[in-house]
Amino acid sequence: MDKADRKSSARASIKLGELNYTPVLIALAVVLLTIVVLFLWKRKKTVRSAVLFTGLCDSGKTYLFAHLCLGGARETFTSIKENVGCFKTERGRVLKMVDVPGNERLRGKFFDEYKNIAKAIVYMIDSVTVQKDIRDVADFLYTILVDKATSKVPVVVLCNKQDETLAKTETAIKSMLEKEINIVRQTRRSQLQSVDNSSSSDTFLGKSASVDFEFEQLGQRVRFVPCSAMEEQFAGLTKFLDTL
Ligand SMILES: Nc1nc2c(ncn2[C@@H]2O[C@H](COP(=O)(O)OP(=O)(O)O)[C@@H](O)[C@H]2O)c(=O)[nH]1
Ligand SMILES: [Mg+2]
Repeated sequence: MDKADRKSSARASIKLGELNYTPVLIALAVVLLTIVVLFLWKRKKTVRSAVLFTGLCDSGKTYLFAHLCLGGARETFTSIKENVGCFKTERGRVLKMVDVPGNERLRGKFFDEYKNIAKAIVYMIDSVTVQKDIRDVADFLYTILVDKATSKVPVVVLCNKQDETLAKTETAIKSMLEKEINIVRQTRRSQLQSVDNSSSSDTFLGKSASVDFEFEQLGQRVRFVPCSAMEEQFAGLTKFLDTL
């Protein structure tokens, strides 16, 4: 009896050893591959790869875009559609550049379309007309800075047209904007409170309503860089692009 038991257990172990594991291994490989593909697909969808050129109309976005991406100044055209191109940094990295139309009706729509793939934002300002247009300039910048989708994205406020004698310096523009943003956030808060009594902390920029707004209060890095696209003075911008 003892002998027979040993014999049957030996047969069982041989059978286990002879089992064909191939289908199990194939199934495991398929599952693993699916997980990897799903992971890569999801990552690709949210990958931040573009530098957005935004700002009001006539600040020089398309002019600079043409210079950086098409290799020279071209006659600029009224942009009703975005322009997409590539720029090679000094270190040899190729960045996708998107010139977002600044037309009042379209800029919000285009910004929403591209904000999730933004790696950096270049907010272009016409340094000559900035004082006259300060409300609009501050309002659109506020919209961008308050947006959660781009809250970790670095912003360059590019103070263009520095070749003009009446151009304001980047330091003057920065303090002008800080003052105006105080007013913009006040206006937005009261607008929000009039339609809805809930907290408006989602759309509040800066420390608190009782403290004057300063760009340094933001977690997001905002740099003010002088530029003259026309005279090809944009080393500050290309240096920044090289860090991306
Ligand atoms: N003086 C001066 N004019 C510029 C400069 N950059 C662009 N412009 C002019 O500003 C105008 C508007 O430029 P554009 O690129 O169409 O502005 P966009 O609406 O922001 O795309 C054009 O007439 C350009 O020639 C600059 O650095 N200096
Ligand atoms: Mg344009």
